[in-house]
Amino acid sequence: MVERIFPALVTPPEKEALRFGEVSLDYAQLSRVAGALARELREAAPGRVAVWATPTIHTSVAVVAALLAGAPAVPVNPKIGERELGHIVSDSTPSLVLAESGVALPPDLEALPRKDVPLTGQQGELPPELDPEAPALIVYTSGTTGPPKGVVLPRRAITSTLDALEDAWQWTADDVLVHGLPLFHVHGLILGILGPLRRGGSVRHLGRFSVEGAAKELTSGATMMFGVPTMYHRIAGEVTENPQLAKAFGQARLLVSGSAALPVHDHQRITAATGQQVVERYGMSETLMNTSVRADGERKPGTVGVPLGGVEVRLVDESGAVIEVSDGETVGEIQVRGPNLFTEYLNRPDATAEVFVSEGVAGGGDWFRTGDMATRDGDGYLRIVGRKATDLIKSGGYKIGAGEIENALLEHPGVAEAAVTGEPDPDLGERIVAWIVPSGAPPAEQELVDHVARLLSPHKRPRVVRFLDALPRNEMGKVMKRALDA
Ligand code: MCA
Ligand code: AMP
Repeated sequence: MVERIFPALVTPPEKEALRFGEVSLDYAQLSRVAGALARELREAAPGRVAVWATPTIHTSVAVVAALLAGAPAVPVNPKIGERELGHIVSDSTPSLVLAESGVALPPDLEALPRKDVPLTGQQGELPPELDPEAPALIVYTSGTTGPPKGVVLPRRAITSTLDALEDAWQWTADDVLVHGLPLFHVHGLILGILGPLRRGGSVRHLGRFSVEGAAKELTSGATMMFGVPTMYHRIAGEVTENPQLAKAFGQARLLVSGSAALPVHDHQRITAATGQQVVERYGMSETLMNTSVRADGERKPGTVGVPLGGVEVRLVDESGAVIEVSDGETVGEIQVRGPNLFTEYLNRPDATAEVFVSEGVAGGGDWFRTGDMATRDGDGYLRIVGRKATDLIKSGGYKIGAGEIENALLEHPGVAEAAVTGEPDPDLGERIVAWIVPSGAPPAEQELVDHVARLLSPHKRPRVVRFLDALPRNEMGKVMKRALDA
C-alpha cells in the first residue's frame, strides 16, 4: 500500500490543524471537509483545478482536497494581473476553479466552472492514495525571459522534502508553526501549510505578516516561525528596540528563514536581542528543499547548511567538471539530484531539457542545474555567493524575471525602450529598477508602476523608475545592464 500524504487525516488526532485569525479547523473537521470536497472533485473527474490562493483557510482546504482527490492544483496569486493570469489559465487549462464563496474572480477565472470551498462536510471514506509520481501541484515561477513556467511537482517531491525537514529541524506533531507567507508559492503553501499537516501538528496563519502578530503567537503556544529575509529584517529592527518583542521571539523553538539570503547583519541583530540563531534553508520551486542548517547542528550565519537527507548536491565549475574540494572558497554552480525534484515544466519540454544535465552537458540526465553559485566548507556547509543569471531578481523573497517586466513596460504607449535591473535594498534584498527611454514626454512614474502591477502582479512592480535618452548597448545591440547599474 502506498503511504498517505496526510496520515493524520485518516486517524485524526484531537487537536487544531489550521487556524487563520478567528477561523480554525481541527483534524476531524479538516478530514470531513477536505474528504467531502475531494469526493466531489473525483466525481467531476476534473483534471487540473485552479485554486484562488488567498491567505485563508479556504485555500488550505482546497489544496488538501485536491491532493486527496489526485487533481493537480494550480494555486493562483489573488493579486495577479490580467496578462499573467491569462497565461497561467491558457497554459494549465484548469477545468474548474476552487474559491471561497462570495469572492469575486477576474474574468479569466470567472469563465471557468466554479466550486465554492466549504468549511463543513459529511463524514465519508477518504479516496485511496495515488501513485507517488502523479502530479500534485503546478507552481508558476519566473524565468529570465518570457512568461512564468509551470513547475510540475509530483506527490513524492512533497512527501520527501517534508520528511527530510522533519529530520533536519526535529519537526514533530507537537510543533505549532506561525507564519504570514503567501499561499501561491512553495514556501508558504508546501512548507507552511502542508508541512504541519503532514506532521500532524498545527499552523496558525497571520493572514498578513506583522512582527507583532508573529510575536503574539509565539507567546501563546507557537513553537516555530517561517519567513523570508524581508520579514526577519523587520523583526531585527523591532526586537532591537522593544524588549517585549525580543522576549517573544526568544521563546521560539526554531526560527527558519529562506527564499533569499538573510544578511549576516540581520542574523547578528536577532541573536543579540533574542538569543535565537535563525536557521537558514535553501530551496527552489523546482527542487523544493535542498539544504538546511540542522536544528541539532552548528549554526553558521551566512550559510544555508548541509544537504538534506536523500538529496545529492554537487558544485560544478564553468567547464562542467565537479568540484571536489571543500575549501570554503572555490565557487561552482549548485546542481542537485533526488526525490525532491520536479518532473517537468508544463508544456515546455525545451525548457525542461535545458535544466537537466548528466555530466555537465545539457539535455537529459537527472542532475538539476539551479543557476545558484556557492562555495562549500570543510563541514559541508554551502554558502550561496550569487546567481548565474543577472536577469533574475529576488525581491521580498519573490523571484522575478527582468524580461517579463520589460515586456509589460513595452506595452505602455509612453515607453520606447525598457530595461529592468535589481538593485540592493535593505528591506527587500533587491528592489526592481526600471530604466525607460520614453517615446515622447515621459509618463508619470506611478503610471508605469501601476501598469506593471495591473498586467503582472503588484510584487513585480518597479520600486524605482529612471528615465534615459538611450540605453547603453554593445556592438550587437544588446543592452549592457552592468553599465546601467554603474
Ligand atoms: C502596492 N500595492 C499595490 C501597488 N502598490 N497594488 C496594486 N498596484 C500598485 N501599484 C499593494 C500590494 O498589493 C500590497 O497589498 C501592499 O500594497 C504592499 O505590497 P508590497 O509593497 O509588495 O509589500 P511589501 O512590504 O513589499 O511586502 C513584503 C513581504 C512580501 C510581506 C515580505 O514581499 C512577501 O510576502 N514576500 C514573500 C514571498 C514568498 O513567499 N516567496 C517564496 C517563493 P496588501 O497590503 O493588500 O498586501 S518560493 C521560493 O522562493 C523557494 C521555494 C524558497 O526557497 O522558499
Ligand atoms: P523560487 O524560484 O522563487 O523558488 O526561488 C528559488 C531561488 O531562491 C533559489 O534559486 C535561490 O536563488 C533563492 N534562495 C532560496 N533560499 C535561499 C537562501 N536561504 N539563501 C539564498 N538564496 C536562496
